Amino acid sequence: MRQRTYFMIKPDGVQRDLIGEVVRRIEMKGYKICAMKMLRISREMAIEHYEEHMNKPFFYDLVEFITSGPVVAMVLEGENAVDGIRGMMGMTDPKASASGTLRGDFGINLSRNVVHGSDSPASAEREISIFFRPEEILDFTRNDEKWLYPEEK
Ligand code: 3AN
Repeated sequence: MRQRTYFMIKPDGVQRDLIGEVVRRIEMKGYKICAMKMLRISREMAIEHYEEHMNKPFFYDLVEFITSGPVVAMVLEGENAVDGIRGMMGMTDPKASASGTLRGDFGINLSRNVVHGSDSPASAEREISIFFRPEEILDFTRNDEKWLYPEEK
């Protein structure tokens, strides 16, 4: 089933010039970028985004880090997009991530793991609404969709 997910290149990914490489991999896989913008996340947005970690010891650092510089936020669409993007990302800890994944190839440190992707369809819906207004999310057909989804007419 086609799904939408929230995906973000974190401040370390932006500072380390990884935007192009990350976007290249997403495009090559076949996920559609329905919305994309660069922004500096406010403290309020960061706290809302990471609310499930509010009681964790690393919460303060997480908020400091995610607000420390620009991020690139995206809405991605495709078959099985939530789990598919998580698979492309690798594990939370880059040390546990296989080569070939974004965190396995570009991350070293657990607290600087380059990218974020929603972990469930419900999280995706919640996170998309934090970062995007509905009119910023574009509905369009990409030229390659007939090759990616031949069963859809
Ligand atoms: P994921 O990003 O893989 O969904 P979560 O949701 O468990 O992982 O954690 C959110 C973010 O919090 C991670 N991306 C990571 O940057 C940070 N984080 C998770 N666990 C730790 C930890 N034990 N120490 C420091 N930072 C952590």
